[in-house]
Amino acid sequence: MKKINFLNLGRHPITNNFLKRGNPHKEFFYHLKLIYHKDTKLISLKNFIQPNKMFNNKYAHRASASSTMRAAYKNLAENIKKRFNPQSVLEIGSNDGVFIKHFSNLKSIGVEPCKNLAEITLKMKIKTYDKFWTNKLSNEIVRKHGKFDVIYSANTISHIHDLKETFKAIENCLNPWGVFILEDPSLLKSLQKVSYDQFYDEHAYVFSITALNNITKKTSLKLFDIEELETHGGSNRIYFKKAGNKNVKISKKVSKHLLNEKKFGVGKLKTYQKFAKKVKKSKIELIQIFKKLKKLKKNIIGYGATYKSSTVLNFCKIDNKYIKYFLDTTPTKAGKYTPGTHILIKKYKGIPNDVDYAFLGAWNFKDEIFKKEKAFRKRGGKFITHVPSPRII
Ligand code: JHZ
Repeated sequence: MKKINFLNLGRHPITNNFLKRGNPHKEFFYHLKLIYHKDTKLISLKNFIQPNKMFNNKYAHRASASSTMRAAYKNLAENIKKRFNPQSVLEIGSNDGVFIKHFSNLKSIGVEPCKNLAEITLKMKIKTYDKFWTNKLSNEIVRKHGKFDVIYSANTISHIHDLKETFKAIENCLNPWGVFILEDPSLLKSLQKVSYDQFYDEHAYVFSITALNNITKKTSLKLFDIEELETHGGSNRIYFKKAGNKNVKISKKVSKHLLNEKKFGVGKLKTYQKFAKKVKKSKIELIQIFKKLKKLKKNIIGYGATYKSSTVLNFCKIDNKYIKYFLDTTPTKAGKYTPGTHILIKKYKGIPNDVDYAFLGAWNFKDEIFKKEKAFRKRGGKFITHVPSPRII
């Protein structure tokens, strides 16, 4: 299988490694490089990081931290109930239960290797396996609970290195009439928005529909529907059925999306080489903005200490000399420092009056944030973003 390097994003820390005061220098770094797989058209990291370095009992991200996401998962759960009427639901990567809690009256199981998160859903009385998704675990689940009508996984399959085993384990747990729903950031959207920050240690892959279609050709899973989502800066929700299930029709959207991606050049190496050039340009322009504002002695903070922003800040070498501190609503991040760049994260209590500019780490929640920060903008406060190109808004 031929793999070709197309972008080197430099030296990076573990994105989940939010540092406590006093230990900012004991960090693990790796080289974040992106590769194109010629056969499957898959885009992945060159160096995968050992899973337990990233997913452990100190996992910080809470899927329910934003009102946008809480509402989106509630809405999705209602739609799944209406469309598929499932009697059993398995979620791979159940995080803090934001989705699976809507199925607590059915046979519902969560899989979540981060023990601190698994404890949250266990407290909600949802049976949760605090293990990584493997063939072994899927056999254990089938033995104890039988197979499932719906298997759902958001922002997780792209984090698992062995895709062959992952899909096999899913096939194993799915009823013959069952549906597997995968939701992950869209490669096409990342390319269009030059949001290179979708690439970090956890995101072993950023999927195109083309690559997922190629990979699952070797399995009994068949793509039958796709929804485009605004979440996480542009995601795809992809529905799979078992190939033998003739009752479910394949939506015209599948061939439409595949054609769209083909037209954009998702299958071609040239597209990624062009993307790499745009990323390097984006870096230069973002640094220029920060340097200019620093010279003018402007007070700059960060807004939303996202995992994505770790890629931007470490790639562009924007550290605590430029950004005074980050504001973030996640309680487990408060009082800690951003990995690699050592910027203090403060608990969000509104933007203080002395702030001139806020770097939008959570650019994917721009609408929610702009609604909330009307007063800041009214008094002349501005945001800095790098998506789709570095600018002040
Ligand atoms: P958010 C994480 O990435 C990690 P991140 C993971 N690998 C993944 O795939 C995605 O999630 C799904 C804060 N915030 O969701 C809350 C505010 O402070 O973009 C969060 O810390 N104020 C699993 O970190 C962060 O921003 C606000 O008003 O890139 C958002 O993180 C809002 C709306 C958010 O995911």
